[in-house]
Amino acid sequence: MEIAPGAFHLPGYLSLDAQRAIVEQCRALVDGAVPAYVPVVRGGGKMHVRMLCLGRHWNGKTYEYEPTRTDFDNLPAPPLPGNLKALAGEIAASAGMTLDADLCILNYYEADGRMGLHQDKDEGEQSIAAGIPVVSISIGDTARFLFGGLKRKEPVEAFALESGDAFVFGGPARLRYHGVSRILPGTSPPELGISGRFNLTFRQYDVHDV
Ligand SMILES: O=C(O)CCC(=O)C(=O)O
Repeated sequence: MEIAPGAFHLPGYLSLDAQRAIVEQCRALVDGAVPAYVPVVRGGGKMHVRMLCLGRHWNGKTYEYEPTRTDFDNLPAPPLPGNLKALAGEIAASAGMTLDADLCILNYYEADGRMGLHQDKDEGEQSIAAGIPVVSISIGDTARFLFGGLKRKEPVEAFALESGDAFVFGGPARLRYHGVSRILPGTSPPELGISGRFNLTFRQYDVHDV
């Protein structure tokens, strides 16, 4: 479903079994040797998610990517697991785009989790200029997702991202503002046995010849 040029909502992309496996993987990652944490951003505010970056770390103070978490505990970003990288590439392809993801930001939202409107613009200049997409997958509680224009003040559309949905934005939509206004607690499929929401956004920092 193309909701704007270059932006595709793929409802129910992941089967329940696939979601269950990703939940297990995410749980192990966020509570692993390099755990998820609540970033404090440039202005001193705390984010309303627990974040774990895979492949490269996004530094909430500098808004730059780096190999180790110098804004937090200096631990190295864990590698991006091959199965998740492959999944992100498949999802991009189903939207007619190409993504060779080299990083993923894994966010866990509790019932009061949210994320303000922002652009994803800290990946490599060439990657953004080429419109290489961001691929997002959502698992657990439904999110009220906001999707705006290329300027903060442009109108914003709100729609639900449910468990198993994928969302892809690249090409002319790559720099559109987006965010999450709220989580709808208790909407996760009971089979997953989770409360809250995992969101994984896959991105490609480096551009290379195929
Ligand atoms: O949770 C979402 O659906 C959006 C996440 C997001 O905007 C981000 O990680 O940059």
